[in-house]
Amino acid sequence: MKTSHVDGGLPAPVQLPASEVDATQAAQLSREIRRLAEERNAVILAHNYQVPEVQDVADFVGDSLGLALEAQKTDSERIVFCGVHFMAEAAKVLNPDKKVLLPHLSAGCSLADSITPESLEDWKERYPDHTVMTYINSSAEVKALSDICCTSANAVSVARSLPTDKILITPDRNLGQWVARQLPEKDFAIYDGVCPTHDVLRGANVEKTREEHPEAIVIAHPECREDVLALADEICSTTAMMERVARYPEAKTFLMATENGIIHQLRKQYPDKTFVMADGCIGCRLHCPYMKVTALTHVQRALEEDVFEILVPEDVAEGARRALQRMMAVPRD
Ligand code: CIZ
Repeated sequence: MKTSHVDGGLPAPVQLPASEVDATQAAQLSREIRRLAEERNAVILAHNYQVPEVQDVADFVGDSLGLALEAQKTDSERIVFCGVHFMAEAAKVLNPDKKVLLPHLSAGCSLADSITPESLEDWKERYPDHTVMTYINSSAEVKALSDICCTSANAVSVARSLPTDKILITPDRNLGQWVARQLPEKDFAIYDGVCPTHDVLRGANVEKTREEHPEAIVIAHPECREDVLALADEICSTTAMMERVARYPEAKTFLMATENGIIHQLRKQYPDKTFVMADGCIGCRLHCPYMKVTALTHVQRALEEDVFEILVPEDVAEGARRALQRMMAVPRD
């Protein structure tokens, strides 16, 4: 594995978990999963950050919002959500009559865990005049205590659409600061959570990688720090990344400042382009351990045993649904 990184300030590279099955077994398992999905009347959704073989077995691959919308369109009785817990929860909130299954119960999210109902109440007391805009990476309970939700795909449009000038953005500090820089006319309070996978990257790492790829276009996720975003040609959600590449027909190489799962779809869609992780190392730091716990065997078990069902108490779901539906009513820019 080729590594290229700036010394200091970053943890040692980690190895990608070895796939527990070889290619032949993966193909067999995938066929069995597709058979089970049909038998069980299930749709399989996979986030852009899932391991390649899970992305490949899914009916739809996308970001949390896109997948929740797919979930609303489906006639299937079951939704197998290959992503992390808050995403499956949002799908359940928006689709209360469907059975939503999360194949691996350890698929959590450090950013979502950084905000609790109690800590949000505390911030709301400190900023009583602020409208609360909460990023999708949060629990249903936190969403229920918020006025409106946003995703990385619509955060600026949602903040702009609010009739108030005072907005409390939770829980992602980097995304919040990015939104605030674009709307200087508004007054933002910003919670102090981060996604460790994105926050670990520094501008110096991107510059170092760019020395080897001086012509490369840099595409960054808004969960990255400001010094990384300052180097980016494009800043957007994972799904938008798939489209933004097409804006650069002459470019050969793209440096991706987001979780490494995105590379799989990009390479499928643009086989003639080269995609390099912005830290110069595909299995190093831009790697979410929670997104990568789900393997094909877990998807198979989810379908065979109908596990693990995600349930949200109706009073919580009602509040979370209100915040999500307000977001969905905001027109996209
Ligand atoms: O909304 C999502 O799915 C997240 C958390 C990131 C992205 O941009 O896809």
